[in-house]
Amino acid sequence: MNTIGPETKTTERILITGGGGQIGTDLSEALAKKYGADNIFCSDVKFENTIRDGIHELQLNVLDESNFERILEDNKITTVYHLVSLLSGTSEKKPLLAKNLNLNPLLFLLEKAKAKKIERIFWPSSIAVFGKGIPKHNVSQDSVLHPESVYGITKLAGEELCRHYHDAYSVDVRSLRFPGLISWKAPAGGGTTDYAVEIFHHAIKNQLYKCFLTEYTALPMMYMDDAIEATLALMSADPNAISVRGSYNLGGVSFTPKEIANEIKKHFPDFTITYEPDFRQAIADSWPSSIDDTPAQKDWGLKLKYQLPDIVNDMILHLKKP
Ligand code: AKB
Repeated sequence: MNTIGPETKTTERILITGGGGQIGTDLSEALAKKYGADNIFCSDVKFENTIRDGIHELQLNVLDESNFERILEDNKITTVYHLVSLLSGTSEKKPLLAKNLNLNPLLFLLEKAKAKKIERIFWPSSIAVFGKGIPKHNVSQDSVLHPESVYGITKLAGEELCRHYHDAYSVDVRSLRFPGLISWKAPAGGGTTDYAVEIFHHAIKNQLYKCFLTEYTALPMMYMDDAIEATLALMSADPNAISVRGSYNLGGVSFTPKEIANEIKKHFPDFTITYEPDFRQAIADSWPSSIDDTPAQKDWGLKLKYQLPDIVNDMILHLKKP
């Protein structure tokens, strides 16, 4: 494989892993707009090798390192947005798969970047890195990290790997601790914050939703448009401006199931929510209800556009379209 240095680089050639998932569906479109669809290679285990709206779709199981390597080489990839992850609910049920899937491909990519085969990596961490010993509100960037879920433990290990490869080998890896993400283009899957996406589909279908968290469980959430903006801003920031090489806190907006249900009722007055907490309640209880993201605001200008009423309006507007 050619070493891609600044002298050989004409433009970014971007690989997205997990491109068919909730973040990847929106991010691939945003990256295509910014860098040109022909420079975007969007991979997923469920994809066929094809072209969609000018974007190259590739079939990739990220645990298959030889295919992963071939895709990096053949397409002269410079930047990888490595999104593949088992989320909190599924990780708790399948801990071995979570350990393998959430960490091995990240380490594989960090090694490729160390060997100068790729230039830059984006990797999503999560608010799941927080756990025992945190204050519930406004948790700071440097708070203690004692995650209480298998998922959170893999994310914390991933953050430490990112920091180590940056500090020891100058690898340009950048990361965000995503709160629950709300979007309409693709469903969420296997997470504890998924209720905040599911609730819209149920409200529109039959005005009834059974929530798997209690009505008073406040969690930090973010609209996908804000999450994509934050990702693009971080990835185009001057490397010297980035003071956090583990992963940046992202606060978003905090609300409870009851609060989002009340907002939805403004659009669907007959909407009814019931509560039947399951095993995900314990995971949610270990997470903060709000997060301080001052370092991201100061270092690379994080800005939030969508508050809860904006999120609800936009979700309903798009999901109601025939
Ligand atoms: C999950 O609920 O597992 C994810 C997350 C907060 O990382 N959405």
